[in-house]
Amino acid sequence: MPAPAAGKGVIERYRSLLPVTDATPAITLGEGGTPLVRMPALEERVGAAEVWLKLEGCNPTGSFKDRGMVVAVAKALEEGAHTVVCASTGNTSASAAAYAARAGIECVIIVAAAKVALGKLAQTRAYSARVIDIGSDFDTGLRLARDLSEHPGVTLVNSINENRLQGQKTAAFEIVDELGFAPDELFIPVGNAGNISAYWAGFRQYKETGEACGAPAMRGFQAAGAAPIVLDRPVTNPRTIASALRIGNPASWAKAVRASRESAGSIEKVTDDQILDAYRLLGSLGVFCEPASAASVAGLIDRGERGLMDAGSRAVCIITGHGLKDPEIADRESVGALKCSADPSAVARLLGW
Ligand code: AN7
Repeated sequence: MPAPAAGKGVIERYRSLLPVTDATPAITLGEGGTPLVRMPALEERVGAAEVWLKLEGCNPTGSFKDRGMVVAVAKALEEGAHTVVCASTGNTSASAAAYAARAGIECVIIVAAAKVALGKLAQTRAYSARVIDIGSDFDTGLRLARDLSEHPGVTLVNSINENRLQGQKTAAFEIVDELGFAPDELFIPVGNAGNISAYWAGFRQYKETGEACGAPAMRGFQAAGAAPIVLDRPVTNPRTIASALRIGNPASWAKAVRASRESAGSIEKVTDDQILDAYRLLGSLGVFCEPASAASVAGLIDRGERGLMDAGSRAVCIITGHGLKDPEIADRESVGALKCSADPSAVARLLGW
């Protein structure tokens, strides 16, 4: 069991399970310790014993990326880096920018700006990163970021940086620590495929060290228009409403396939309509996430509708990013304001009271 130090940051909380030493600066912005919330409405909808949501949008920059970024930036500092670089569909860039700012080093971000949700780009700029817009797509950006990281003192902080996955695995530890057992199934969106790989590493490590007696079936969900792993071939022009998942050639492809095989899980696809249905349903239940995050719940509902949920199953869905990341989708997918004069009886009439 870790030190009961929620709010202290993942390096301090899980130090003995991470690749850090006394020489690693224990930087933090308070990442980790995110809420795990039980959802009776979803249990009823899919016919499972327990459904929990892990609200990773409650991390300091609004996504799960912070858990890995804090470790990657701390290790970069330890190694004497002056700059971190990454390509991003948005959340990695916001997180890299924040932790570089915290650590006092430079951050260079490669994006296809037109394809990044508004909140993520604004946030990245607010943290004072230098943003380079290559205008094409994520996969091209990642190749460029890899090249740039060949410069001395420059560290790549995409999830091919193993320290990222090491930090992200702490979310699996938290789930087991809080529930007191490993869930039966874990539902998670898949883009560059780092997070599913990290969770699997975390669950496996807890099983090996005896902190948990089992590990969940890992169920990853790609957007149907950006589903290279499901199709078993790269997708040259990935399309989906979930901009975070617009990745045609995931860096951690092989690791994700291994996670799904070793855990007797699956990697499946959900359509944009299913993603948006789950997105609106979650909003109506008090959980506002970005579209990519709703893919996990869309997957849960899909399996429920196909009769694949076991009545005894205890499931956890990862809600990877906050709804405010993508205000344009939120605006489009919700009911607009009702226009009325500031007259109590007129408002009451409009409300049908
Ligand atoms: C909200 O920020 O790839 O399968 O560059 O932002 O580990 O890539 C983001 C991915 C899920 C997919 N949910 O996770 C990036 C980026 C949200 C995300 C994913 C992302 P991975």
